[in-house]
Amino acid sequence: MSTKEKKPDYEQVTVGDQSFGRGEGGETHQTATGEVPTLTTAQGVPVADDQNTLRVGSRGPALLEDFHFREKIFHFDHERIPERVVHARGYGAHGYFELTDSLSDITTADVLQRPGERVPAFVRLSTVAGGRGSSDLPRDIRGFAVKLYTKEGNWDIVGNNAPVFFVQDAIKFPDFVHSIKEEPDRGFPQAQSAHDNLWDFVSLSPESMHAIMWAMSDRAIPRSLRFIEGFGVHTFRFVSKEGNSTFVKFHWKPKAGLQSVVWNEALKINGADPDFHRRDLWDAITSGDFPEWELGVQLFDDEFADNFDFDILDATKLIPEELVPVRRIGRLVLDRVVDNFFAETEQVAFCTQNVVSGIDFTNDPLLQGRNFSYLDTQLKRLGGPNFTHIPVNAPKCPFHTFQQDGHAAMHNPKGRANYEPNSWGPEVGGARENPARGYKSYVAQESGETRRERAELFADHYSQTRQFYISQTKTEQVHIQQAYTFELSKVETPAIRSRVVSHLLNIDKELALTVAKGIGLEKLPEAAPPARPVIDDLPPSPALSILKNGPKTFAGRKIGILVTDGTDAALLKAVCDAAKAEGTNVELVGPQVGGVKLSDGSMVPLGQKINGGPSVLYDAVVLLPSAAGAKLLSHEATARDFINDAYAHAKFIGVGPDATPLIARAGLQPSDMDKGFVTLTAPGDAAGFITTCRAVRFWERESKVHAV
Ligand code: HDE
Repeated sequence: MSTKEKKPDYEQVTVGDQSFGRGEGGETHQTATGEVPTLTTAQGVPVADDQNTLRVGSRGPALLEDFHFREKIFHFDHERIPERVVHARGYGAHGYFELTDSLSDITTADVLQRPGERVPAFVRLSTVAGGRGSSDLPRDIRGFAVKLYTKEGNWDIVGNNAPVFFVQDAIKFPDFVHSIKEEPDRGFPQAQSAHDNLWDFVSLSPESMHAIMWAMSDRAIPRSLRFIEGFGVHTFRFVSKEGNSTFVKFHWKPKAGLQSVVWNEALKINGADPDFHRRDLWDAITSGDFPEWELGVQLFDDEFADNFDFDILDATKLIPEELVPVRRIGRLVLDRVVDNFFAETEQVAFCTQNVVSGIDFTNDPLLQGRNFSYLDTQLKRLGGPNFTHIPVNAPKCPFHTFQQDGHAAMHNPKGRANYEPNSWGPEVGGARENPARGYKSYVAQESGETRRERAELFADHYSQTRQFYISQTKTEQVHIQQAYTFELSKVETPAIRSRVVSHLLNIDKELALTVAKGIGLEKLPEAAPPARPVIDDLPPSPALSILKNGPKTFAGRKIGILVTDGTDAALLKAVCDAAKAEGTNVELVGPQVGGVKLSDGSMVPLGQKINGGPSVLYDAVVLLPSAAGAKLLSHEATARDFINDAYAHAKFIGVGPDATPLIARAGLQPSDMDKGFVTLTAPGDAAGFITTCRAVRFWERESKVHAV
């Protein structure tokens, strides 16, 4: 090796290496706790004292020459970047997409050719309206953004957990978002749709009726991000080798089935654990219970599009799965949490225009606007055009551009040529376009006059909204009625409340009347004049209900077990074993987190102290206090709430031999002990309890717990 080529005698740490700056590699030294890396400045200068600034004497002024102090504070001062203008609160994870069914006859997309082949994926699931520090369970749509690092470039499906959107044209997006965010004069409410501005906007924009109905349904309060569906919303195109186009709508179907919480539970979860969803995702992935979805496609042609009752370019409409079945073609598995939340989840940049060969856009006016917006917002949020150099955003396939410079340019192309065509030859001339392999846009025929106008079929805002409502079970319909009533009860302006009811009259009479009664509306308004006649014979679509698409087992769910000193050890073990066999998680809750002494003298540590582990955090509860423990807890308000809430939220309750006095102290009468209570007297009862829990909730109870 020549002197010129000689490497430095230390390992060079490259930018983009996740260990960079974390002290892996480099110099180490001995401390009281063992051998650790030496702390350095960002320039790599070892730091001797990180506790004191450099000052004159021990009580004198600080010195400007303390470069370590200034660098540290300077960097800290600049830690925050603007949060996303929407979807600010989200949680990301890595995984992979595996194709199970080839679409090679329909699209040239490389990732959809060879069954069994996997590509890396990054997914970010989010709420829409709240800020970065808001809680996980507001009533809100969830974002479902997927980045697939395919061999032919990155493909992003930037979807939501509802298949329809609030506005039809991107020009209305800022108005919609302004109206749902905190009101500008007062700066509240945060992450809430229950306020005047939102309901004012939507009641003046009938096109939002369908998406609002989704937001008032239990879809907007999911139990876990693992239990939501994702939708690409817009109609996209697949383009084949021959250049033929097939329309496509994308769906993500959760393997664990759909499940939501009830509204009163959501309110309490936000207080008990604002990070409920992100913790759930983290726990599931780190325990090896990998969240999984199937990728489904609804495929249809021009003929279907022309004969459909609605315009396939209208993002406020869906295509019922019963009309065009969802073909399952692959699976998405999340198997790795991020190394660093900021580097990955915060800096990931999704964009609807990130498509690959074989996938193209349609003229959906919302999609076209989004194609502009995402790149634009990321320029501001990530501080320059080089955010594709951030590892989570960079393609994992080879890529060659002549783009250069700009803020934080990490990999400017080497060599003399930074333009093409050039005559420098293959060695130094860089990459060239490739007509055989490169992205080709679909050859669409477009003509028409320039107008600010929407197509005629966009004008029916009620028919599919009604279809959604009548597709729900009775329990779900009642939840929707209660949601409208709750939200409108927070609206201060009576005229806005009444205007909302005027739309509901076009959707479902009973819904409108129940809400009107619920908010104490004195005079029923006239129905809002529909822009197009309502088609009221659209058939119900069972695919739209959560309860008709729930889990088949209790796997991935969580049981809270109330224990005290003296809890029956054999019974506790039986419940835990039965839960484990089902794939259900358990958490012990009791008087002190350090642990309780069971009937056999053994000590078990607890997951939660009773005041930090309310029953809203669990899918079902088991009450296993000893007789003395039940007496102690009967004087503890949070223990009584534990039972009362589990009852009110229609949960299954396992009742141990000594729990009855505690249940009585919680205010429940023997006549309240319905089939949702399962007696656990002997270890043999545990398996039956878990089987019962597969129904998830004992919904029949709900009508007994709400009177107004
Ligand atoms: Fe977005 N949306 N959006 N959106 N959206 C953003 O991009 C926008 C829409 C969605 O986890 C922003 O990087 C416009 C529909 C998700 O990082 C911004 C319109 C759907 C995420 C933006 C829509 C979505 C965003 C803000 C109307 C479902 C989070 C930060 C035309 C199909 C992605 C950012 C993540 C984020 C614009 C409507 C989904 C401002 C203009 C419809 C999942 O660019």
